[in-house]
Amino acid sequence: MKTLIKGGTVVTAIDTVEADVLVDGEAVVALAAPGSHSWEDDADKVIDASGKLVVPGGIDPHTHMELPFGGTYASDTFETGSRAAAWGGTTTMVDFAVQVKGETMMDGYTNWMEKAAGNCAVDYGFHMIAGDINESSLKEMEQLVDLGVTSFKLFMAYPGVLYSDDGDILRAMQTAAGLDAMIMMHAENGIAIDVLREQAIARGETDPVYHSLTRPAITESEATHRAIVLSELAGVHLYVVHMSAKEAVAEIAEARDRGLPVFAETCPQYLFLSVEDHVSKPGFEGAKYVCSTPIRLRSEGHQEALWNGLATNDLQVVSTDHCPFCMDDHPTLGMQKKLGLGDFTAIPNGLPGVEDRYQLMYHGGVVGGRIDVNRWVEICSTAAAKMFGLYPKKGTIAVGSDADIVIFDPNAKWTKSVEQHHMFVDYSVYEGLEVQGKVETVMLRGKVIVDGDEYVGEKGDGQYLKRDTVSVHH
Ligand code: DUC
Ligand code: ZN
Ligand code: ZN
Repeated sequence: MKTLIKGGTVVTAIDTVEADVLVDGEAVVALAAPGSHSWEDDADKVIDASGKLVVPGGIDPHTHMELPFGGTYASDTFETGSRAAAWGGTTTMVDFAVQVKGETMMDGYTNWMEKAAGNCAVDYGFHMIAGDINESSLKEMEQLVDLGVTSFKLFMAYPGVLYSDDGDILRAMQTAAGLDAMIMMHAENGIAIDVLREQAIARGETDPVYHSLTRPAITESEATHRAIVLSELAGVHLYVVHMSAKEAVAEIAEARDRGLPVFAETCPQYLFLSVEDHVSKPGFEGAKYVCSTPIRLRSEGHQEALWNGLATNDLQVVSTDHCPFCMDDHPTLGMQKKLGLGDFTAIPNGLPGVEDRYQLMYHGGVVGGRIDVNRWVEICSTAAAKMFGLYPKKGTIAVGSDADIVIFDPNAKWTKSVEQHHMFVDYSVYEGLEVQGKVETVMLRGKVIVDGDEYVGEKGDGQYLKRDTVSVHH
């Protein structure tokens, strides 16, 4: 099956060129000046991309389909969530398999493989959440790396649940260093935060906004600093997830200036949402925006610092931390966000976004004049591919790369709404936002899976990605 994508503007992390793209089977086989070759004659399918951007499929390296959290589960399954990803132009996601306390990492891997295999609309890989560091789980890390799980996430938050203390963190980092694996860190001082939460509840401060206010920026920057120190001791590559505080970004910048292999991501919710406009909405509305790290005070200047970090490469990646919970009853799981009515500490943490990311970053980043199109592609696709052992199969449009391609209309204007999205959740955190730019066609390894507003793929199109170990040094 040969497909010609003609007349578009091909944008990669480096180049912006007018070019025809020839896809044969699952791969890109040639690029050429528009109309310079008679590829049209023997193509099985021709897609006219005139006036459109032709960009690599998005890579979301941080999703939580069906994550168990706070007595319920994230409302998107691998089937519904990966289809929503496809609609949003994301053709690869890396989800977090979970090793819970008392289980092995292999249990976590097997459980997540069972949930995902045969259900995914896009290609997928796994990181491993190391929830129980001990002698035997440290030994298992090598086995996981051999299976293509080359990154391990640790939590400095959530004491008693996923939390690891500094000793466990250092041991896991030392082991990862010996395997060329990446350590991913949820950097918040969970012990201090738990004290602030208890004190807030004792004062009767039970509304959703207190979720944000009991996780002040300093609890993120302190943990980020400590994670960097421990990674330096261990000599391991460190990737700090979902950064939201400007002081924490400064820690990353300082470490990178010293030449350490330290990397970080942020997510659209931290660039677009604030305590003032969202989390402090009256009644229980603020629960929609409860996630950790938290949405922060606009007045403290975090959004500008995060945008600036993306522009200057202090931050390298934009992921989603997609982890949706319904506001009202979920059809089978029942109460989700409302588990926390009258007690913000019982609100499941997380919000939807896997479908929104690529487009929103175009809108806020490129249309907003903060980054150029190449940087947009880099932070939404290329950088994650390099960071997590998928490049150049994923993350670019080049001869030999997988034909994961998005045709993007840079001029379309539309309004975001729960009515229009496909994520399995009953609200949008961007309800009513007027945006520019729209995903039009999505190809996964040469097969069109989204055509206009229609999903035309099949359940199970997505394949498991066995990822390489770390090779980034920038
Ligand atoms: N943060 C969230 O908001 N949800 C899931 C886990 C996490 O760390
Ligand atoms: Zn986290
Ligand atoms: Zn997460």
